[in-house]
Amino acid sequence: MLNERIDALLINPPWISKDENIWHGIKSAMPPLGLLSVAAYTESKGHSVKVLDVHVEKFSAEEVIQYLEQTRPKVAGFSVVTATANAAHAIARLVKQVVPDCLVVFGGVHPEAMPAEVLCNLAVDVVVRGDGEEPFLELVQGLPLEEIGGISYRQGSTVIHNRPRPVEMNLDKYPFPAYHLAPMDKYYPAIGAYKRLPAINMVMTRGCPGKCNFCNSAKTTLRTRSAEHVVEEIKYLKKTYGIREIQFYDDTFTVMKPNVMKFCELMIKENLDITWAAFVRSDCFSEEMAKAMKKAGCHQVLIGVESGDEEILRNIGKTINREKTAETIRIARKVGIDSRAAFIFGNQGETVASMKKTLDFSLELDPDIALYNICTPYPGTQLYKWAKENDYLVSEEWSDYELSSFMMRLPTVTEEEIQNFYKDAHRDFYLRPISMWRRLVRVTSFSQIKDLIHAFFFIVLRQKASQRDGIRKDWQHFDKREFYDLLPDVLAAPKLTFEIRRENHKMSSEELKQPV
Ligand code: B12
Ligand code: SF4
Repeated sequence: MLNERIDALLINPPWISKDENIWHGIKSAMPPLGLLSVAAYTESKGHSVKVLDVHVEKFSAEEVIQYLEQTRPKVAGFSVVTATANAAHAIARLVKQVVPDCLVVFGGVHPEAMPAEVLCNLAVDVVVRGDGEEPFLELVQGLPLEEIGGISYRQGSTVIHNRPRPVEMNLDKYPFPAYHLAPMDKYYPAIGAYKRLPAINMVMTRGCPGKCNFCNSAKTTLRTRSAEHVVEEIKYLKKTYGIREIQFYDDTFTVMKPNVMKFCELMIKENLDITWAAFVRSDCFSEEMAKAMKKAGCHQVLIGVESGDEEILRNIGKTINREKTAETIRIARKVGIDSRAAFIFGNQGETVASMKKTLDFSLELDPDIALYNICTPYPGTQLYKWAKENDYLVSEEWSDYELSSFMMRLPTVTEEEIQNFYKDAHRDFYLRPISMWRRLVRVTSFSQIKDLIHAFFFIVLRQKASQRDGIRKDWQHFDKREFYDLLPDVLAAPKLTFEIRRENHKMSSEELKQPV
């Protein structure tokens, strides 16, 4: 006899690189917070919900099918970023094959940016744009699609974009992410990012007022949870899962100063023995804040430096100059917090000279960890729009969009020049004695020794040290066109541009009821 059907299954698709030898061998796998937040909210309203993290479970297609046969969800929701879009499409087809009447919903940054294209796959019924908690609940409750704000769907072969919903400012109304539905013992943090295990990720804020042209978070409405709510969640994680470290994945954790100071005050008062790391922006950081953060357990700050060339910084919309960045790293070091800085090669307007400035600047800044990426024009960003309009996109095969592949041609610099900087930068940075020494003295556990070996293989030999990701060939080597049943019709549908998506929030409630 078949089991009782569950109301909702939330699926995290696998993230697999086509190139076995790149970065992924040393990447993290952490709980998918957006998906778990949607799961928690749906469950809190009385629905039966399960989470399937295909990525961390390393499930094959056969195992996914078995899982679907056992659970037979009425609604299946996927969390999708550009790099996981193909695998999500493939699993959506499996869902329709096993449970044909299941409503398949895609959420996350990629479907938000490309709803019409995503809906070319007939196995996808609905795209949720923006925060997923309310619209997903309404889908599970079976509300008519035309009454649900913030979604896109097909009517025949036409795509309808319902108006966006107003952005939810009160994040405390949402329950903690549904960690209890996820395989918590299987997650692991990124190399170099953690001091102690077990570690977990959290967010205090959503959105970013920044305007960086390469970033999907640019110009999104900023809101914060209260410090009290965040500390309650930390206490819960410590008590339930023995968590000793938190990685805050907020776009800019320090952007709302009073709340950050309150958070630090509470962490100090509660004396929870938790270490943590967070993203800061140089214009939202000060010695006063750094001292409070250090006292409250912060051991590492992450900084998006991006470039060492002021003109490039202006081109990409990063309004932070070199001096301010240097000051941030100085302050962090002074109070005893490590710094982890990220740089990009191949930005709009880049030349060999500007990339050299970036590399030199990273060595001069001398953060404890440096990350170098290749500029990637993700759909939904201003950079994508610019690259598309100028015919600079190398391909729109989404599985290649993973920050280590050359995806955007530039008139000012060649692919080989960008690739050379990308490869050499890691070596130039990490093979310095000071850098090696810093990594070695921070080792406090066996897992960090293993991490260092992985990192050495990647940086020096550009190989994976082992198959840490496992082999999941079922989700590799797709061509996105395989999934597009309706391409010509759907592409004729109205486009949801960057401007419409961002500015619609100002519309009146009457206007919001009309489709775009
Ligand atoms: C944490 C994080 C990671 C972690 C992932 C850990 C994890 N399991 O979450 C790590 C470090 C592994 C990572 C890796 C990568 N990441 Co990342 N990452 C983030 C980050 C900083 C936070 C994500 C988060 O937790 N947000 C908080 C939650 C609450 O928000 P949310 O995820 O957006 O979810 C809400 C909505 O999107 C929606 N939603 C989401 N899922 C679903 C599902 C359904 C069914 C519904 C209805 C709604 C819905 O509802 C949620 C709640 O309201 C975001 C930036 C950001 N601000 O979101 C970048 C971001 C998602 N990453 C990005 C990138 C580029 C990558 C990499 C490709 C980079 C690389 N090569 O190293 C890989 C891709 C791997 C992957 N599978 O994600 C880009 C994605 C761009 C794009 N167009 O795809 C982002 C947006 C950064 C940016 N600002 O540009 N990342
Ligand atoms: S790169 Fe950072 S500061 Fe810039 S828009 Fe994105 S999240 Fe905001």
